[in-house]
Parts: sequence; structure tokens; C-alpha cells
Amino acid sequence: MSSLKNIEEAYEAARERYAELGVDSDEAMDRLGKIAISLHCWQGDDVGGFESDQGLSGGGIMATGAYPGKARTPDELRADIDKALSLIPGKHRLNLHAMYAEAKGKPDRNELEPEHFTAWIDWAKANGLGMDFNGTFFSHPKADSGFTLSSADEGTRKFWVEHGIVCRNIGAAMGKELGTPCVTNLWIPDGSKDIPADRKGPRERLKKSLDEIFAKQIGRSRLLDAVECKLFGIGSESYVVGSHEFYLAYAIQNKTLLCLDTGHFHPTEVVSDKISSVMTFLDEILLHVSRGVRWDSDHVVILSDELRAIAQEIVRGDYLDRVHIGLDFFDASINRIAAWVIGTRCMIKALLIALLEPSEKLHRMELDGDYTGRLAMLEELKTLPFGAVWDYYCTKMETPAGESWLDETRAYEKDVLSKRG
Ligand code: RNT
Ligand code: ZN
Repeated sequence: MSSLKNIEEAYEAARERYAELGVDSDEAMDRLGKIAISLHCWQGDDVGGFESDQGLSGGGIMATGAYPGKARTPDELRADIDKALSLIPGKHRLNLHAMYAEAKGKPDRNELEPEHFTAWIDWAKANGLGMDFNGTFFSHPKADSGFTLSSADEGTRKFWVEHGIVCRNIGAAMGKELGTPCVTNLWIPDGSKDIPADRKGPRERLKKSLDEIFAKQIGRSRLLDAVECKLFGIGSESYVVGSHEFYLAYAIQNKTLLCLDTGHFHPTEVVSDKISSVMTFLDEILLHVSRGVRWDSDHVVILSDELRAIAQEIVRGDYLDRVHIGLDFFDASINRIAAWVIGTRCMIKALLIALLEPSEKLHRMELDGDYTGRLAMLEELKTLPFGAVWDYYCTKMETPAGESWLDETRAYEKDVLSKRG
């Protein structure tokens, strides 16, 4: 890692370079410091949860790999998240799944209550973190048929409706306790491996179930409801009930948030281009930032062109207050804390790069029809010294600049993770 002096000198030079383009890098860092990323708890234990030792089952999602040292208890998971957060600049949020409840007496999913999340809420409060929440509509015997909220079996459908309802109460309690609205997301795995005979029935039942779940009005200062679409999953290749069209229409009609998971579309489709489209009709959206690789939607986020484009769209569209940025990936083949740190730091880096854009200049050239200038500028921007601003930002936020965060992660692996059975 460079010395503090080197970091400061490099930053001074970068600040001047950006100023030449009319960009105020100090202001960019101030704005960046106010953006909270919602860190997903499920990267810490391969989407296992604490209900049983069985781990993730069904639902068309899969965590592959057997890297040692995964969190086995809520305390271990919280310690791991603490470690990750200490290596990530800024103040962020925790995104929890219902199956991470700490509940004595093993209540079923439709019996969960806010009190089963007290330890998480207390921990979030002590750390100054906001919380977001998710119903868990998979890894459960009543999801084994592949259908939950769209099930033709009325008992099964009702059970999952009840789960949706209790999750909103839990989200609202988290929002109230922490003084920041809890984005409570709903994703269901419902779909079919092979060509269904009836595409309409499950979708009609899903609409009915959602209407039942969202019937109770809960203030937006406590709870923001989100619905997440998907194109296909493992075992639901031919049909997914909750498709993009379905949830986009539902979100517009019912004023919920739409959750766009960046791994849930055809590989040639990009979420960056969808943001301004849906934001024309919706107040707010949730992103599940992920990285699709061929058929898998959940690789660790890297600083890809698409990640940069997503950040650009959020910043250029002035959507920072209306787009909730959550992460959604799970890699069990590498150090799980490193996975969080890499993905989250990349998301923040992408936002920094977007905030360092000479947006007025670019916009002016476009309006003037100077497409030559626009293309030339966009390419020149790629080699501007944003790395120097990033290092300085990390230092200012008292987190490691450069690769030294990895040494800390390795030390934690040696001292803590390697001692887990
Ligand atoms: C699955 C969805 C969903 C899950 C998490 C665990 O394809 O992306 O968001 O990844 O809820
Ligand atoms: Zn997702």
C-alpha cells in the first residue's frame, strides 16, 4: 500500500486534472459518502440461514464451492459482516432474509414476528446501520412443488401469503426501530422446468396473493415494498410466473418498488438501459446488483462496463434518492468476506467514477450534436486518475486504500475462520 503522503500527493494531482474538466472531486466524495449500499447477509453462509443444517435447497438458485470457514451462527455471521464493513468505506445497510431469524421454538415461516429479529435490529442500531428485509420463499418443504404464492393448492398458497404478511410486519418494525424505511423485497421461485400447459392460472393466483399480502397500508417512512422479477432459474427454464412484464405492471399499478436484479435477464439485456425507462413510471426501485455469467445470475460483482453503466445511469438521472442499491451474489468458492468486500467496493468505485463525470460538458456536446466530442470525451474519461481519488476516499473514511484490505481479510481467516469446524 502507498504511504499516506503518496496518496495525498496523487489526490492533489487528480483533483487538478478533474478541475480542468469542471469536475469538483471533493464534492464527488461528499456525495459518495452519503450513498448507502445494502449488504446482503446471505453471502456469508451460502444462502443457508439458521433454520436447519440443510442449507439452500431448491428455488432455482445455487451456491457452488466449499471454501472453509462459513458462518454457522448469527453471532459468527454478524462478526463476519462487521469485518467486511470495516474494509468498505462509507455507512451502509444490512439486507436480511427471513430464514436468518433467531427464534426459539422453531416457528414456521408464517409465524415469524419482529421479536425473532431483535438481535439483528439491536446489532444494526449499535452499528448505525439501516436494515432491509426479504421473505424467504424457498428452502422449505412447502416450496418443494416449485410453486408458492402461485400454487394451485390453496393451503400452500395461503401459507406463503401469511409469510408475505408477517415479513411486511417485520420490515415495518425494523424501519420503525432504526428510523429509516426498510425495503422489504419479495422474490418467489415459482416456475416450471418444461413447457407449461397453463401460463395464465399461476399468474392470476400470484396477483391475488400479492393483493392479499399488500392489503394492509403501512407508512412509507417505515416500509417500502419491492417485487423482484426473473427470466429463468435452474429448474424453471421454460416458465417463470413472476416475469419482468408481470412485476413491472404490478409495481406501476400498486405503487410498489420494482426490484431489478442484474442477473435476471437475458445475457444480452442490460439493466443499465432499463433504469430510466422504469423510473419514468415508478417513484422508486430496488437494485439487486449481481453478475450474471452464462446461466448463473450470482457471481461476485466486479468493476465491469455494465456496473459502471448502472452507476452512470443512477447519477446522470439524478436518481440517487430513488434507487435503492442492494447487492445479491453468493460465491462459496472464495473467502466469503473477501467476496463481500470486492463486490461492495466495486459498487462504490463505480459510483465514484460516475460522480466524477463532467456531466454538463457531455450533455452540452450531445445537445449540440457534437457526437465526435462526446465519444472522444467518454473514452478519455476511462483513463483519468479516479484510482487516486478512490485511494484518498478510502483513507479519509478510515478504511484500507488499495489491496491491503486483503491482508486484513487473510489475518481474519487465519485467526477466526480457520478455527470453525
Ligand atoms: C433469486 C433472487 C433472490 C435471491 C435472494 C437470496 O434469483 O435473485 O433475490 O438471490 O433472495
Ligand atoms: Zn435478487
